[in-house]
Amino acid sequence: MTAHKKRFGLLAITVIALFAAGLVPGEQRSLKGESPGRSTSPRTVRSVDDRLGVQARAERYAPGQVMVKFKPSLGEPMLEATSRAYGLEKIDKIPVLEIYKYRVPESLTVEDMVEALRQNPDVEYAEPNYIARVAATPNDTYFKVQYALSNTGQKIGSTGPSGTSGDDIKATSAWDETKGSAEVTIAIVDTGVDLVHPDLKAKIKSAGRDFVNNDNDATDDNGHGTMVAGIAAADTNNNTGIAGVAWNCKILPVKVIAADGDGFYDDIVSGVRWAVDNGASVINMSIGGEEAADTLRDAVKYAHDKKVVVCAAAGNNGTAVVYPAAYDAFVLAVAATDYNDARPSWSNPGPQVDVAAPGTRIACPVPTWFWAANGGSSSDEPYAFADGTSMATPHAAGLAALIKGLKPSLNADSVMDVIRYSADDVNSGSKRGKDDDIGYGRINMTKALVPIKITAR
Ligand SMILES: [Ca+2]
Ligand SMILES: [Ca+2]
Ligand SMILES: [Ca+2]
Ligand SMILES: [Ca+2]
Repeated sequence: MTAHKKRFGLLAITVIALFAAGLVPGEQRSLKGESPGRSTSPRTVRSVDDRLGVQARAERYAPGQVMVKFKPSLGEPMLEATSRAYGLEKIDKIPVLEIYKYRVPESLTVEDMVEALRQNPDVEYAEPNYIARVAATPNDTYFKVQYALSNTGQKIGSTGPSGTSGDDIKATSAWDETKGSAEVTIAIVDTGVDLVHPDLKAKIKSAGRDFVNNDNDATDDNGHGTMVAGIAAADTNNNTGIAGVAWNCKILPVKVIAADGDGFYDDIVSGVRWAVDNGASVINMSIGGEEAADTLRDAVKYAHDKKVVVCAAAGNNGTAVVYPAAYDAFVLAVAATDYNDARPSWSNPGPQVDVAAPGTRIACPVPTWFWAANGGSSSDEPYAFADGTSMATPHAAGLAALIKGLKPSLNADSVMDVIRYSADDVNSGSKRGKDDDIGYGRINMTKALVPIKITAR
């Protein structure tokens, strides 16, 4: 550490292989911060499920059909006479429940027919034949282990634990509202991003800026930034890797942390300024330092005042919230929860914590060179499970990006408020209301996006 520059620590995280080549389940690999652990054997390859693709939004009900139930007092002959009088042609009848399905004459709309039938005192009810759909489920290979997005109580990896069904951020139903806009860019102010990763390359807006090496190629030489970028906005529904929170949003890589996991505050300040002036709507900062600094405060204030939402990690050493997350007025501070909606003890508590998001055993991409350089082999798939508030934060940043896509005019305070007030107070049993552990609670994408979608219409 120099006398003039404050150093920024990359938040310590734990990384283990998600799946790699080979068929033998192996031991977990671990990586604490910049110190990679070694693996003893490859992990299991999982095949892609034959799962439902995503369906486009379409009709709300079957065209030309109504469902009708008549009052039981109406006898069969009267019932047939009545339906004929409306020009209805019987298609089907649900036995026992005595519900009829009719074809509506082409001269009338379904709405008009339903309205007319409801006026008839012999009709108990009449309604369109509504269409139910599965929530948007992406076809990404490892979506099934992404409990953070959709927790069904599934096993999280071949040797993993199982969580609690529903303890997730409600991503699939939120994606029915929006999958994001390509006009919205999330800057990843971190160690860089693997620009050639198969699950990221299509999402990267440009090669970004590298403030560590002073060039225009923010390639990741550490791994951390690639993981964070993928959680926020991996290429989604591409039959590959994982799903990102913000399907259609773009990633802007900004390298401010060196390969060894350290960065100087001046580079971080420069990186935030550059991101704001190069099209970022949201900035993810899964980085933190214990020192308060006016320079850093100025940088996040600059973003905030330009309507750019800054999401930052609370930190992982179980002590006070780190900076910039601790800049309460300008930053959304994100703590971690796990697959049971519980806060891990390492997630830093403090009054500045705004919300929490899943940060334990999070599936994410790692650079294509990563496993070969960290005790694996070049044939290992470039994905890993990782732990940390670094992993929690991009879930919130992805949500912020989806909100900005629906309502670009919202300022940073409004976006942060939407995320705060729609969160689920998952520890209300012991800590009712906002608390230091998880702030307002674990983020809920659907509760955040549905009202925005309605008011944006
Ligand atoms: Ca570079
Ligand atoms: Ca993918
Ligand atoms: Ca705060
Ligand atoms: Ca609470």
